[in-house]
Amino acid sequence: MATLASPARPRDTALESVREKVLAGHRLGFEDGVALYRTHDLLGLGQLANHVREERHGDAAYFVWNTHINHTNVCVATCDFCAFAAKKDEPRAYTMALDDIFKNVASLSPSVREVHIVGGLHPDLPFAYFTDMMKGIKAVRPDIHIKAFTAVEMFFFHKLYRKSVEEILGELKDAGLDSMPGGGAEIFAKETRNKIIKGKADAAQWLDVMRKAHKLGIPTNATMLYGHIESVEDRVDHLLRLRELQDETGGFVTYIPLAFQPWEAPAMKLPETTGFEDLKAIAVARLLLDNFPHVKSYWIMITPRLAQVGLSFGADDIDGTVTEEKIAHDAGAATPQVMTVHELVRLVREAGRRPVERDTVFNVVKEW
Ligand code: V47
Repeated sequence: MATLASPARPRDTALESVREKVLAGHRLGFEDGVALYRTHDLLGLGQLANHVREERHGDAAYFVWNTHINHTNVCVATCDFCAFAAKKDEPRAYTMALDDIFKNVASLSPSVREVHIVGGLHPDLPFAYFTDMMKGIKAVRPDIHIKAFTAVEMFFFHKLYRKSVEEILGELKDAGLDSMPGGGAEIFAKETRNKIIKGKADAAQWLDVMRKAHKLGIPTNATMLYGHIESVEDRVDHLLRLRELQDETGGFVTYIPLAFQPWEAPAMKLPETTGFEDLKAIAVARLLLDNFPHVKSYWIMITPRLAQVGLSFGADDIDGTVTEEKIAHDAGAATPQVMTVHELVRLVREAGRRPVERDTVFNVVKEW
């Protein structure tokens, strides 16, 4: 790859030492992360993040042909930001029959390579519902990659079915699970987490499930929910805890910043995130998470327009076609629920990037 020109000196002098570290390939620390989140020099920050992004991925921008299945919204946890979850006696509560899931998967275009499955913490389903789900999906589409169940769900299964985390992960893997999504991480900082979340895995438990998954050879993603009541320090702490675990296991594939969708969130009267915040969330992550291969610009949460700009602020991935996303849309997201591959390719090309269709673990499927 051609040597990249060094990014220009940032206008904000507080970023000068960060620039020096980035150019020297040195690791950034907590205070650097705080300075990056606090700067108003978005272009200075973006240039640094883009430099790292281009050093790693050149002009490639990845996407996957995928679909989402949310098998149940019944959930025993209470998360103030979540509009998807329902208690089991609410009229809007639902749980999909396995046959309906299999019919849904069987009807997918053969081009769909990944099914992303997450649901609420349902207290009454047998564990066989989940292992049978994996087996049944592979029976109808042996080639499809199953990315399923957040670390929060895995931890819940461990408690509910009285099996060790390793047993839960091992049995699901044997049944067909290929990888795990990064949801449920929210914000790790204890005080902030406890204010908005009740009844689900805490930070140490989330991280420990991921550690065990990586040790069993199950790759996973990681997320952070931002734009609610968390502080800048909480955000930096969150990213550094992810980086620390990645140093230990190397099992994280992609980091996805999740912008809080406030419109229908039950207990939080907060405004939506701004464009500045969304681009910073991508850029700071690219700079702090020096051991994460990929950073995603998730169009569902930040709109296709801004996700496209994110490809010049540190992100190398724009997720996928998605189809039938419920978590952000139940929270009032006005973004589309589906994007065609042609729309994704156009976004990427207009951004001056090279569209590369990938599978879940970034094997190249097709150069568009
Ligand atoms: O776990 C819930 C979050 C997550 C809201 O790993 C909300 O490839 C914003 O994790 N506003 C689910 N976020 C989404 C997720 C994800 C998405 C795309 C790709 C991957 C991946 C993972 O959404 C939940 C929770 O953290 N969430 N409510 C809300 N109102």
